[in-house]
Amino acid sequence: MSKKKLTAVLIGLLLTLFSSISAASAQTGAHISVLPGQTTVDLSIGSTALVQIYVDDVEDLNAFEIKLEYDKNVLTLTSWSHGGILKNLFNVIPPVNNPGFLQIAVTQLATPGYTGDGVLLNLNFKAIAEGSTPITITKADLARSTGPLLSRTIHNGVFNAVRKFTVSGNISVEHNTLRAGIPVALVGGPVFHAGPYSGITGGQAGNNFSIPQVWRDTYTLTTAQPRCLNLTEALGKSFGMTSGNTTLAPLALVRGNAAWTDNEINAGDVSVVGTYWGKTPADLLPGESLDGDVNFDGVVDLRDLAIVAGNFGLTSALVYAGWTP
Ligand SMILES: [Ca+2]
Ligand SMILES: [Ca+2]
Repeated sequence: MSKKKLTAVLIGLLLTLFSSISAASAQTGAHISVLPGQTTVDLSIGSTALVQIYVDDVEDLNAFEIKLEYDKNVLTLTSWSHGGILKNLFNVIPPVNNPGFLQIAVTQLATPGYTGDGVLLNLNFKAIAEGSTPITITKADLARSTGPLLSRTIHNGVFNAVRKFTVSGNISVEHNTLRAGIPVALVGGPVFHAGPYSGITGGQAGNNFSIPQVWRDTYTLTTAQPRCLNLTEALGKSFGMTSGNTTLAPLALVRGNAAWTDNEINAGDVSVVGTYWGKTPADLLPGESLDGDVNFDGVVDLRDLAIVAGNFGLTSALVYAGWTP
């Protein structure tokens, strides 16, 4: 083996060794977690939930001090108890259970330390308002029988108290050229981050889409109808759901956006009509769509060109400026 090759092999071996060492060190240490990491209660069904403070991979755990914070406007801690992995507990300080704050500092008396995984605390929360709050472990000192603190990683949680409603609407392509099959989505939701919710319009008159079980929040309506100017997230057509079940204002999408990767009707769209001129679905290759057919009548002809020309220069921002959901 040449010197160069040998060096390369040695470097390779060293790298393998280092990476296995760092992988092993990443696995050591205990974990303390809010479990479940995300709790959600539907306020129309109930408002209480058990959340646990759980430890993994503790060694010789004998005492702990924990401080916990949550939004007192969303949650109240109705009761709590020890999980049972530690015995013969003595309160180092009296437990503090104030709105939004819990502090427990305890030690076992004359009892061997606990090694393994298990429930440290049971927390019975009750939601007092619709909303979302982190459950944050702001202090987690876990001590061995011999005194030193265990190295540990904290995993915080989130508690959501939600109400669910239906969002409906009436979306078509202008002049009722098309009603069925228009993809719509409710994007965002700054409080709960529950979006996107998606739906597809039906062909019926009046309201033609309905998305049930939407967590009440603020969402941005988007559409994704080929050959039309669509509502994008950037347009910011957002709505709240203050009244519960929500019906959005009717919307007719503007046609002529044959190349609909943008939301502007320009020379690119004229060119697409030219590409498909005179064609019908029978002329298409498998997987191809009749993009020049902007009035959805199954043939690309002068009618399509007239629509593109008539709407030339329009953009989504322009045509939907006056529309609010
Ligand atoms: Ca276009
Ligand atoms: Ca056509």
